[in-house]
Amino acid sequence: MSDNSHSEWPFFNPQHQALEQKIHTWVHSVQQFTAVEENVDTTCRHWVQQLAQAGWLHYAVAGATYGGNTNAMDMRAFCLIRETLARHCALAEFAFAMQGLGSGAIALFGTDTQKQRYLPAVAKGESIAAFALSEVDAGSDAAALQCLAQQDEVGNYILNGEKTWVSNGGIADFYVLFARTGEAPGAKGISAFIVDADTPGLSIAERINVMAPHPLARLTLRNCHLSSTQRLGEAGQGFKIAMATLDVFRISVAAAALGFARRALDEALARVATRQMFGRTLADFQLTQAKLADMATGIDSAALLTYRAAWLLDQGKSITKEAAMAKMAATEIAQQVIDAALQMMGGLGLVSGQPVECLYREIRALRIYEGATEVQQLIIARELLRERLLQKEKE
Ligand code: COS
Repeated sequence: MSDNSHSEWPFFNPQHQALEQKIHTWVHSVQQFTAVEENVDTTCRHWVQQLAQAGWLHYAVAGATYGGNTNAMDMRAFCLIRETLARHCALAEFAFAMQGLGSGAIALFGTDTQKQRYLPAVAKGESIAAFALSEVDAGSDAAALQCLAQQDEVGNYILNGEKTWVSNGGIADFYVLFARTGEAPGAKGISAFIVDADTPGLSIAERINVMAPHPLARLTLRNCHLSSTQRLGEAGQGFKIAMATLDVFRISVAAAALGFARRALDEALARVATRQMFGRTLADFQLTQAKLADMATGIDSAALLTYRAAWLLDQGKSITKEAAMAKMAATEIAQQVIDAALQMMGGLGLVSGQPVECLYREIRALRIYEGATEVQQLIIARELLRERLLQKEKE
């Protein structure tokens, strides 16, 4: 296995180091820790149960009184777990990550009653969570969403519209869903809601098959009646709730990319050390060595950005820019590392089900979901310009 010493970096405390050991031991102890892709719904439900029984889902929820491991989210712990799961099984990693993202806005912005109702069940694996922001014509431009939530005469809501690219769509027990409530045009007229999957009028319009399969769906809402108590945060604050939630969980997307990249390097090292070619091993060639050096350096730079962002968040600092940097760098680097590993595998890397072939498919979505690389670039530049303005004002 390639270098695994990053938990000794100063970003981490002894609890994190112990946690990393524990999750490593666990992933190796779990039988059949491989992707079973025939039925992604069954497999994901299975992983939610396994992760809950082993206690890992407590790290996906913030708030010790709501089933969380700690009061505030421990993002370094969340990332270490997500990274380690990604290194071994993409669907286990997906199941873990979605319990966090799907319930994250409730932990951050929910009332005590909402937290009591939803979070402990997520931490125990009794409830599966999902996050529904995107629409067919509102992906990167999230503020363009059109799903409508109209208030009736007593202040409850009636939802109509569609949501798409919803991970866990079809198996989720509830959706944190964003809809237009019209307080103002654009981003200021959106609110967040918790919509139970069995709400009359909510249906799965389509299951979406993607290159690395996981539960994914388009949802339809037709006259879905929601109590005003299901609104999350203030009316009109939904866009900020979505952005703040994504800020937090984008750091962990970087951690997942790291896990995929580390596994690719593991596979590449094992391959080049034994593969005979022209009377030598592949590792004896300087061309191979140069590639390995680039892969390992890329992984460490991505890890530094990822755990810097996680550490800053855990210190209560603003992380919009740092999370975007981590997500962009780690996912782009992981794509390059995995591509290089596949090249070293030769024809074997193309064979369906081989680890590097799976990684090659798995990594691609991470450069798109939770804000494409181009969106991260916009965010980083916007933050830089904003910081410059603030600096100018001080001078
Ligand atoms: N945290 C809190 N508030 C935020 C925020 C953040 N990270 N980012 C923006 N906001 C606030 C802004 O401060 C602004 O409020 P004020 O006018 O009161 O200052 C409001 O939200 C609108 O912000 P902005 O004008 O930047 O919105 P844009 O429509 O220009 O946003 C991007 C552009 C591209 C950054 C945004 O749409 C985005 O992140 N898109 C990607 C969405 C995504 O990740 N989709 C995947 C869904 S999950 S698969």
